[in-house]
Amino acid sequence: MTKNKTLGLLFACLISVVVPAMAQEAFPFVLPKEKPNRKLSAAMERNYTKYMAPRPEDNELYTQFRYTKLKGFDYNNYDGTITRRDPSKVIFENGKYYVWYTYRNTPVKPVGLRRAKEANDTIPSSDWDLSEIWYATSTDGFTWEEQGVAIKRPPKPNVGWRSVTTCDILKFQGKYYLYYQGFMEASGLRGDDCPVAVSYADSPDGPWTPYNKIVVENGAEGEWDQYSIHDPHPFIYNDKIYLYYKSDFDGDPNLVRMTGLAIADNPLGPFEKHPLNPVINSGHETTMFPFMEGIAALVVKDGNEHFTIQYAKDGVSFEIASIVELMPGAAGSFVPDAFANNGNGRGITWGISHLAPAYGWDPSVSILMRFDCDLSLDLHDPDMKRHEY
Ligand code: AAL
Repeated sequence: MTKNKTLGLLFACLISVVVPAMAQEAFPFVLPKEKPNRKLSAAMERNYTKYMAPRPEDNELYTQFRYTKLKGFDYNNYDGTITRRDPSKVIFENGKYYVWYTYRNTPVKPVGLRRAKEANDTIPSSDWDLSEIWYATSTDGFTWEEQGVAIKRPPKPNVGWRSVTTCDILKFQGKYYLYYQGFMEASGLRGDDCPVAVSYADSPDGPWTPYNKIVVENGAEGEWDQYSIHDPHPFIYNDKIYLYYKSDFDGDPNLVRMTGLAIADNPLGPFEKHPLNPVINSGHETTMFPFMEGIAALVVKDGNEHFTIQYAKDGVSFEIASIVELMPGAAGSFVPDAFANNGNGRGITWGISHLAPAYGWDPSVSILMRFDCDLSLDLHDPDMKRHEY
């Protein structure tokens, strides 16, 4: 080897050791868990300040969703005459899981929202028109036994005479309360307008007594929730009933779905709307759960912050905690501590969601599906340092 070649080789060795060492000093090759003590780019700054952990896989509010077809439900060859959608939270009572959902079984498929004027007493306008609330039970969450109707449509002019849909369950002081959308006209005649009604029972198997009054009223004229209160989603939190709901600034053509909050001491109301409503600026159906001392929310489908999971330490001030994909639609999670009111929410690992529509809007048919996820604190390292809001 010539002298020059030897020098060249030595130089190359030096470069391959020194340059990476210098780079490492500038920014380590391994992403540090703690925010580095130096000026950061905007992107790196928010990586440490905005999300729950510097990398998604360390963030308890990050997950990938898995889906499984459910056994036990018949859809009449998916011809649009039978639909199941908008499931409630799943609860575990009497040794089995319970879920409630919108069930439509009509002689013909829906004509569609744009042809709502053609709807009548037997022809539905939308997938959720002329519906009842049915329920099913399961011992494993995959195979379900349909138990039949829980809430029938009441006679006109009671709230929900046209359709009762999109329910959710509350257990409070040993009694059960089902909240649901109560339609007084076919969806599509103006918009998708309805308030929230409630029925109560001593057992999850019913019988359910309708309160026959609106329990969460639409907003006053000009307010963001003037036309509809959708997707009622109750929890016991801060010693009160926290009922989240969706509405939509439905001034034509300005339909922007967001989430509001109404709070009550008693399940039958009065519910007082939070002065900061809406508390989430995006999303569609409501899917939330107590998490640590706060409330976490799956923000699906609509708005600037869709496809995120958000967290509010106080149940009100929501911030993005993670960005996710393939989120479950209208999910009703199995939330073991939904009513525990203990300031120590543990999160969720599964639930029932819907695929709506499952095969396009004509014929309109929605199906229930199981989703699984890793949004439980109990699946993660208990010593992990968490971002503090
Ligand atoms: C759903 C829900 C409500 C709407 C309709 C049926 O996704 O947001 O329930 O009214 O669509």
